[in-house]
Order: sequence, then C-alpha cells, then structure tokens
Amino acid sequence: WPMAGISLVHLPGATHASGLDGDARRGLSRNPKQLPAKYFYDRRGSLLFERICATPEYYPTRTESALLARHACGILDQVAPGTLVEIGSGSSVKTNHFFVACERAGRYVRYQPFDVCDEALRAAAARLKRRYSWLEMELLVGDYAVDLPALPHSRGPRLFLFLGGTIGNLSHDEAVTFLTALRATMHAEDYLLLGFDRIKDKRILDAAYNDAHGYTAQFNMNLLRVLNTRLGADFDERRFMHVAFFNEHKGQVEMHLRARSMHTVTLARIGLVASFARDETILTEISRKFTPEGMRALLETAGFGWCRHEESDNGYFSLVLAAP
Ligand code: AVJ
Repeated sequence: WPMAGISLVHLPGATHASGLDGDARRGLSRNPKQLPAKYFYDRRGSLLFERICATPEYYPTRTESALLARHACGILDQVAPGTLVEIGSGSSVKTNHFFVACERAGRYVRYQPFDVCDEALRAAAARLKRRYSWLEMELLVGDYAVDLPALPHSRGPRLFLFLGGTIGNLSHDEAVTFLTALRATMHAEDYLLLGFDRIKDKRILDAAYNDAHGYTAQFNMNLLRVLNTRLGADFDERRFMHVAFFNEHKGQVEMHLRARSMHTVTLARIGLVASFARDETILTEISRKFTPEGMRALLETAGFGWCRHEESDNGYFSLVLAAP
C-alpha cells in the first residue's frame, strides 16, 4: 500500500474463495436453499449497498448516523480509546463522527477498519487520509466469522465498533459465537459499541428492503453475478425475482431470490447442478430486529455488560456500549 501512515493486512479468512466453494455446494444442495450474506460484498455489491443507504426507505443508516453525531463525543470521553477497531467497516462514512469528535477533543486515535471487501477498505482509507491527515490506519481484510483471534493488537484501550445492525445478519447461535469470540480478544479496558435495528411496524421494515429505485433488488441479484464470476455458474437474473419481507414470527427481515420458473443452473467450477422448481427460493440474508431487552439478554449470554444505551426518538434504531 503506497501511502504513508496506512498499512494493509490480509487475515487468513480474506481468501474466502475456498469458503465459497463449500458454502455454495452445501447451501444449494439443502432444502430450502440458502447462501451466506457475506458474498454480497464484492466491489459492485459494496457500491450497491451504499446506494441502498442513501434511499429514503432505508432508515437505519441515517438514523444511526444521527445517533453517532449526537453521542460520539460522550462515548469517546467514556472510553478514552487509543484505537478504533471497526468490524464490517465498508465505506467508513459513519465513522467520520468519531474522527470529528477526536479533533474537537484533541484526542488522536488510530483506526483499524476490518472488512471482507478490500476495494471498499482502500477507497475508504484514501478518502479518510485526505480529510484526516493525522489518522494512522491499519486496514484488515478478512472475515469476522473466523478472523477475530487473528486481529493484530494496537494501542489500547480499544473501542470496537460493529455498526449498521450487521449483528442482525447472524442467527442467534452465530451471534453468541461471534460475540463470545470478540469478547475473548478484548481486554478489560476495551469497549464494544454495537448498532442494532429495532422491531417496528412491518410496513416500515418491508419498505426498507424494497426500495422504489430497486437498489435492494439489484444488491440481492448481485449474489448471482458473484456466483457466475467466481464459480463459473450460469445463473440468469431474469429467471429470479427479489423478495424481501419482515417475518414477524421470527422477528427478522428475510431476503430471498425466487425462481420464476422451473430450471437448472450449472456451477461449472464446483461441478454442481442445482435444480429449481417454480417459486423455489434461495434465502440470501436474514436481518434480525431486536428489542433493547432482547439485545441485552444476547450480550449477557456472551458475557458482556450493558453500559450505555442511546436510541433514536422514534425508537427505530439503537446504539449500545458494552463492556467485556
Ligand atoms: C448491512 C447487513 C446491516 O441487514 O439491513 C441492506 C444489509 N440488506 N438491505 C441490513 C442490507 C438489504 C444490511 N446490513
């Protein structure tokens, strides 16, 4: 990486190409079919996600950003971090609120953004360096489901950020495993700031995952392009439709790709033929929604203490500061 004050580290999970082989084979052989959401985020998927965030229907980004603008200073005072470690940092846009707060307080942190998408990390770092010349960064490319034990250490205390409601992409058991592994890498003086999306009126949730521009549909379909490119598959987007809805019984938004007609797809590179019945679906993402009590119980199951809770006035989104 040819830029002063910025380094780039590939963690073992960064090569999730091999992971994709097995995940696609397993996920397309089971009934119902299912694929992990992390494969959305190639360069195009990460860009489409940024577009989703700017739509009027997708309230989480805007709401969380306003919460960070309001509380970044207070959180920095409470934690006094030497390093910010952001898990699933993407474009790092919301993190700006912390860097602005750092400048105001004359408190200069280091930044370790951690993401599966190395193009997103590089673009974010170049932008941040132009705006915050003092910021030292270590970019971590990896998969947060496997790489937490391999995180390089940096000056403490560390404030871990896991924003956007991404915790909702994990099932209950996966979330407990993830939080437990995260806590195991943390020291007593570190904190976790977690953003979580709240249970709310189904109409608002349905709209947030069915934006009128169709960016969410393109984002969902992008998974098929990823499989075509990386596994030599012959998925035809015209044979699928985007379906997303809030499953009230399970408390989660589900995104599916639904086959419009009966057909087969060949994944040449892994020698797999997947048959689709008409209306058969692939579950491509769950996005769980929480009550504050539910999130508190989840954090406590993983051994975290609940230190501070900030919520938007409309109760759509929450930030919680948790201690290991
Ligand atoms: C970035 C994972 C939090 O679950 O709301 C947005 C991804 N999927 N629209 C979410 C997403 C469809 C998003 N997360």
